[in-house]
Amino acid sequence: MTIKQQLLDRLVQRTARVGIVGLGYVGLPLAVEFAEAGFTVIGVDVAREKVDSLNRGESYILDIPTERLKPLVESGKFCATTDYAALADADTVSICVPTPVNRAKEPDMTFVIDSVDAIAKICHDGMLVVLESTAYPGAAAEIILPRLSFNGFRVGENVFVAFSPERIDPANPRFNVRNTPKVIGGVTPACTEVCSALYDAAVDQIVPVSSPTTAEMVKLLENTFRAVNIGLVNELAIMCDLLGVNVWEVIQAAATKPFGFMPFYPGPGVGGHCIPVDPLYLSWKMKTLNYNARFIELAASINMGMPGVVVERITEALNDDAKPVRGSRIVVLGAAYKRDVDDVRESPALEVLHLLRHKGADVVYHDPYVRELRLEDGAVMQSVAYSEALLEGADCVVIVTDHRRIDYQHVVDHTRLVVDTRNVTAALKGRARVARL
Ligand code: SAJ
Repeated sequence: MTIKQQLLDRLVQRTARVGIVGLGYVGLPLAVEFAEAGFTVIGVDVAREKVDSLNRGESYILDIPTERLKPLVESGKFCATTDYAALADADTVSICVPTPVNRAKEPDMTFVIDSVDAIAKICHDGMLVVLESTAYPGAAAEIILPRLSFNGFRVGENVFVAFSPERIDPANPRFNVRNTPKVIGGVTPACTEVCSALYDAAVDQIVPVSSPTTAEMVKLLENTFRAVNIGLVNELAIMCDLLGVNVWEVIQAAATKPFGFMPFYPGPGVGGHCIPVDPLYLSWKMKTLNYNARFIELAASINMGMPGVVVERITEALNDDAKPVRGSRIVVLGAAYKRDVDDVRESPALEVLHLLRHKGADVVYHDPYVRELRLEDGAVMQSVAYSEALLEGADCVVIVTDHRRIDYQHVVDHTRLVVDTRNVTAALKGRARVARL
């Protein structure tokens, strides 16, 4: 029986041991889904406190309740460790580590490279290595194959390599690991077959494609599509303001078109670790091929400029009250990068706070999900308690992230001036004068 067939049999019988590297918002839900499918799952993470929490059966990911994790830990179906050597027993390893950009906005593949180097030390005949972290086109092959081949591994025969982009949407109540189709691009057809057999246990629909680079481009198209369309509506917001037209009304009416249109909405900027970052992986790769990805660059510059637009709106609104920004008490509501999440990575709120502080405003923030944050200049801020007094005492309240937990009727009833960057007060009537994006 071939090595491939042996692995396929273990995957179908759920006797394969599944490894997951990186136990964050992508790796942990995936680990839980595989463990619930019957596999024994070994999770590896460099953060000792995460590993200890998981081994106590306690989840730190909003989408994975502790009561779902605990039985898997108690039954031995899932355990976590900081030691990569534990993967020596694994038949498959899915790499779910961060792939940020550095300060020069270039791909930072350090976490992936460190993971692959560690896996190469324990890799054995019949192992499947899957990269899930978003990467530039060609990255999976470029980074993994050389590090495994020196061991005498022949990809597609005694070791299998694939790219399968993560499609986790934090806080999405409808879509999860199981019901979100999974794209899989193996280095060889055998790699695609083996990887599909693994994910078939955890995902309802597998979407095999012809190569890892194809799969990498699928992911980059998905998120570049969003970044460019968000950039378009952000520019539309600027245009509508110059025209004295309500951009939200324009988009709402355009969205009545039952075909050929998909609404996106302006905002204070584009945060998170996907949309502002992934397209830059593509534009960076294209630069190495002497091609300038203009849509990506333009969308990025418009989106990155939105915090400045928000501060302009605040300045104009305060000016209408004959108040300078300097010395005005400004309350920023919402610091996370999007509503109902606790993640501030690349959040536009950070830049809004930074700009307002730089202009001398007396600025505070309240976010029920974000207790503390650090601005780029190193300043640390804590979320202030929400209260009527906080609103009454503000010269301006700025809604940057529209968490559902905030009562916006209460906000407009107890604030004199609101700058609403999310149109969340559109249908509300209250005491506040409201300025919008
Ligand atoms: N944003 C806008 N206007 C919009 C949509 C989003 O300003 O119309 C802003 C958000 O406020 C946020 C940023 O863009 O700051 C990103 O928002 P997002 O809705 O794209 O949320 P993310 O970053 O969590 O994106 C994830 C992505 N999932 C994966 O990469 C696996 C993305 O592909 C999903 O489409 C997205 O979730 C989703 O649909 O929620």
